[in-house]
Amino acid sequence: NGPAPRRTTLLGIPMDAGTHVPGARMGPDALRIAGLAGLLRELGHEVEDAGDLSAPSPQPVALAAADAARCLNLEEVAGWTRDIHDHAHRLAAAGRLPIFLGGDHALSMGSVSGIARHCREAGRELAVLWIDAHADFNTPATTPSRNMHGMSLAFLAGEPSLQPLLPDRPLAPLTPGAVSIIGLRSIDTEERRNVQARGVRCIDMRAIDEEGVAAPMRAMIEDWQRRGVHLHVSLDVDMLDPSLAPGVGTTVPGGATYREAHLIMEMLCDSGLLGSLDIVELNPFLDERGRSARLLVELVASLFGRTVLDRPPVRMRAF
Ligand code: 4U7
Ligand code: MN
Ligand code: MN
Ligand code: MN
Repeated sequence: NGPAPRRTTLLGIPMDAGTHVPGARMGPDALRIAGLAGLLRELGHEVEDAGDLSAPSPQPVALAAADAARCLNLEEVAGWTRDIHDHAHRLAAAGRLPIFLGGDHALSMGSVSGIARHCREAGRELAVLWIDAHADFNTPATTPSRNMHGMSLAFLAGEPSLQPLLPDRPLAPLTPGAVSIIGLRSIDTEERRNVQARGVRCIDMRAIDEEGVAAPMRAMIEDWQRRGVHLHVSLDVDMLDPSLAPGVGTTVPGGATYREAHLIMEMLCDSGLLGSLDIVELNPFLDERGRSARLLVELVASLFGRTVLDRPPVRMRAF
């Protein structure tokens, strides 16, 4: 019983150049110390720990000067993005299930773009589930903070002003229909305009309050199953309520409960669609005695098949 064994690779990305709050660079080790690899092995999966990427040298970026001035640590982020992209592409092409251990959410510009490039080469449709209190859809022109971890989804959706971050690679920008955000409760005025104009599917906290997580998750999963997608899950810790996961730089009150978060993971596991995963924004420097790291590892256990009891092998759409 339980899901099929997967060949996973942990790749640590000790970056926090995407934010002015340092500490997320300690995330990969905190996730390891909380027992991530052992837990995946107990659940029957193969785990290779590829260690941490080393900090790349800053890379020149051909951004318009006005835009460049509005991106904190632009050259560092560009260096990371290019390295992460190449690793993500290679791991996916090798048939691994990569788990990117962050690090701040700017790392997803590299991870998701690398996965997207592989999916296009393999003729596989990609869907991205962005689990986050934020939409991360700012651009250099709209950002209130200059923090690039708030621009990653805009970059992935093809925001033109950000594309020079990742030159010389065949990119496959995500179509609006390929992106869903769940947990949203903090969005900036112009960012909101951008998200709505692009028609990104959003399950915000209001929707979760009214319908719970099961109904909207089931609808999304049925759609992804019909299309046979590779699902990339990008898990930003700040989607959880700060009372559960204080170890993040950008807490927003009113987040997901423990049960809601686990149910999302359990349903994603049952879908059988998971192809790659980011775990981002954990800041051990701000955490309380490792509880956020431990909670994240528990959530990953649900995502990779831990259940209370054996469950009959039902297909989602038969529910
Ligand atoms: B995260 C913010 F202004 N929108 O752009 C911004 F509220 O990866 C926050 O989701 C971004 O944690 C948060 O700086 C980025 C802010
Ligand atoms: Mn985020
Ligand atoms: Mn966030
Ligand atoms: Mn954050």
